[in-house]
Formats: sequence, C-alpha cells, structure tokens
Amino acid sequence: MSSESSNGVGDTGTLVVESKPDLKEPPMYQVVLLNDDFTPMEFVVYILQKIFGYDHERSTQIMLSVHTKGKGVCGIFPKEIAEMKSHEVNETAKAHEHPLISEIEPLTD
Ligand code: TYC
Repeated sequence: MSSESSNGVGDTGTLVVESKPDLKEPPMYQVVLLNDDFTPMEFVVYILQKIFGYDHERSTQIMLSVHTKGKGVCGIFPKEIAEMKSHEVNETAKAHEHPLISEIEPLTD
C-alpha cells in the first residue's frame, strides 16, 4: 500500500510505502504439568485453580488425568504468558517444598 495524495506520490516526490499491518496471531505454547509421587493431590488442585482459573471440579479432573497419564496440558497461551504461568507453578511448588514441575511446549499448527 502507498499513500500521499491518491497516487502514492506527495509534493516532495517521496513515495511512502506503508508496511502491512501484522495480523498474524502469536505462536502459542502449552503449559504441561508433570506427575510425581509426592506432591499432594489437593496442592495440584489448588495450583490449577489459583494459576489457571479452573473451578475445583475441573481442576480435580485435570489433576487426576496428570496423575494417571504422567503429564497433561493445563493451558495454552502466547509464549510470554505460558512462561509466566509455568514459572509461577514451579516457584509456588518450591516455596511449599513440593517437587511439582511444569514445562512449556511450542504448539506447531
Ligand atoms: N501423583 C501425586 C500423588 O499421588 C499427585 C499429583 C498429580 C502430583 C498431578 C503431580 O502434576 C501432578 N500424590
């Protein structure tokens, strides 16, 4: 696209080329929760409610799925948000001396 007058050329003879607005969605990342043998189930449920905003029932379902399958996705976000949430999970677990760990994984579409 060009502008200045209607023909793209202004009084100075300068052609102004505007860059296309970037309409692409940001790359998304999933936050993955890993199972372990020691973190109490209720603590995982608490984390899922506090950090990911799920209600108690949904948090319990996700926790049990991770407990059974070994890992599970607890949310999908733009990279920076995924990093923040994962960091918050890991730091909160550490502060409570639980080995609970989360990771982030790029979502390739
Ligand atoms: N396996 C744990 C227990 O039996 C519970 C647990 C679930 C831990 C999910 C981590 O991401 C996790 N107490």
